[in-house]
Amino acid sequence: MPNVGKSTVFNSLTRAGAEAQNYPFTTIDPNLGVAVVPDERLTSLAEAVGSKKVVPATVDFVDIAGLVRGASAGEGLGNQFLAHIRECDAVAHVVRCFEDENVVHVNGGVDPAGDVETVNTELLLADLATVEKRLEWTGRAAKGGDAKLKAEAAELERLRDHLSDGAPARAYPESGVLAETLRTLITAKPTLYVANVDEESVAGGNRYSAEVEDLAAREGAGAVSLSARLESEVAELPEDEAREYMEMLGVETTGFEEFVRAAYRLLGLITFFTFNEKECRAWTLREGSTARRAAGRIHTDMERGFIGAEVGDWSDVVAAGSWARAREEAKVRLEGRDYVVEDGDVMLVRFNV
Ligand SMILES: Nc1nc2c(ncn2[C@@H]2O[C@H](COP(=O)(O)OP(=O)(O)O)[C@@H](O)[C@H]2O)c(=O)[nH]1
Ligand SMILES: [Mg+2]
Repeated sequence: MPNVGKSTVFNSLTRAGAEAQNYPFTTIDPNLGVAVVPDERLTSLAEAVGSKKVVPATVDFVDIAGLVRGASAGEGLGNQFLAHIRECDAVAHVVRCFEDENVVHVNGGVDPAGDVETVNTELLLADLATVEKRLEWTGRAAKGGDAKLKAEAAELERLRDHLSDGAPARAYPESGVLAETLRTLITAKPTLYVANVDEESVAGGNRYSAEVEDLAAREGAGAVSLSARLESEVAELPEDEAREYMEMLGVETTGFEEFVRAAYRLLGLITFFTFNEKECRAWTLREGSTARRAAGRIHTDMERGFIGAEVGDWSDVVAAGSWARAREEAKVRLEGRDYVVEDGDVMLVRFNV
């Protein structure tokens, strides 16, 4: 929805300075921003292994304009917005949970469940159109008698009914037949609801954010509460002042840290680390990836010419005080290409091209 705090959230996450203004349709072009993933492990690891600097993992954010009723039919720049959402891996759906008479609410009043439904209906309608188009094509092609196409058409009909009932594609029981179609659907994307609450409500949430949490739980989506305004204020402060301010408000982590953690869970992401003299670096990886795949995150040559990797857990390395010492303590082992990387692994890749 317009005016719920998307750009404010985006700004505090990326400090990219997207225009946050008190009227709908400020954001016509998507704003791209890179957010640094906060990770305390990285600093202590860098110290232990003696790297000069740290390079944290990053998440790319796109700040898109609000969807309004009718967007699926092209209303209010609708098609453009939908196209931008399609390109993302996941959706952070910001929901207004703050009251402020100075900030116009496009539908009159604060109503999280109503807002969510309005947006989700547009996304569902857009997906329905995609599925119907595909069904038309497949149904026609299946008339030739191809069994595979017939099965796909039948499955598409089930998916269409599922969406027509108002359920998101991500809740559709995957049978494999529609994997390709599902990849193109917006409501198939992992979704994280972001309840944007008043500064006073960050610690405990409010009745609106409770509503958002409920509906997220029903849908099997993630939810976090944060105050976009507070986040943007904190983002401007030097670190120690930010800590002090947060303590005063009774919150331990910034909303962003929680946001990133929830997004990691939702997307099934983990972090692994690499280091050399110059830098100690955090990388994002899909859970369940092999050592060879992880090496490919660093460089394609490393994936191609992968021989093996020295692997240790970050906490063991920090406890040992150096990589050499961790080796001596047998906390570093040699792993092959099929080793499944774990969150917090430190990896030194050996490769040959
Ligand atoms: N009171 C209050 N106002 C907010 C909060 N977050 C955003 N706003 C205000 O709401 C207006 C719209 O914010 P913006 O981020 O541009 O919303 P967007 O249209 O969703 O991108 C701006 O005037 C913001 O200052 C908040 O947590 N509390
Ligand atoms: Mg905006």
